Amino acid sequence: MITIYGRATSGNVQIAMWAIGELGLKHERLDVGGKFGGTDTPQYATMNPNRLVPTMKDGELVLWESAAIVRYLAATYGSDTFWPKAPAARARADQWAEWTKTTFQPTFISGVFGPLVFTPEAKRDPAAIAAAAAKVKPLAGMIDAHLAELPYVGGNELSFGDCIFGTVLFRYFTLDGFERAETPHLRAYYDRLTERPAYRQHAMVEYDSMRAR
Ligand SMILES: N[C@@H](CCC(=O)N[C@@H](CS)C(=O)NCC(=O)O)C(=O)O
Repeated sequence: MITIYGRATSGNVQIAMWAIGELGLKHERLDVGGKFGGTDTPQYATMNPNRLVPTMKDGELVLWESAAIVRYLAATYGSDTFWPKAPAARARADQWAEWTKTTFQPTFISGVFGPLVFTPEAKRDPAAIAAAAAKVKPLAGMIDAHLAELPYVGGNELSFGDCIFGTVLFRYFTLDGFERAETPHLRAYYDRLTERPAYRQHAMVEYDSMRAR
């Protein structure tokens, strides 16, 4: 039995949960973080010294960092397509996973999503949001060009790399208040993801409850 500590509304928890859903793993998810609290206890800090979510427990193993959790789950429980055996094939998916975590996710979440969702309208800085959205545009264009050639980030099959990248797209495509690039291939990819039951359940999680009023 795998335990995930983390609220369903956390984008990083969603990354781990979508992978768990795709792999059909027996699990429990405990509401921790955000309005639920629970990350400031000494016990939680022994599992995750960052005091962030998600944290995963599988038997004796305790792990934090959503992408590391997905890689562990994929390597341990995934098929040869979800966790490609060949290093070159795996690295192709991993390249986009790393890019998500170092580039796309911080640029979009910190620069656009956070300011639009976590900041009350009266306190927003529209120029800063527009500048951040302008930085997201070429990134969206980059992955759009890649997805023009291949249906999934690593190739012809869904892999761990899609769980790390694709989760953020629900927020990217449903958030109002910023200008998106024209990305027909990225949009088609997102539409394909929304047909997957595990994506619908774990990645398409409302964020209205987190809005600053
Ligand atoms: N790089 C970490 C980031 C974890 C993180 O920033 N988690 C946020 C939620 S998305 C968090 O714990 N926020 C405080 C809270 O929910 O209490 C990961 O990918 O797991």
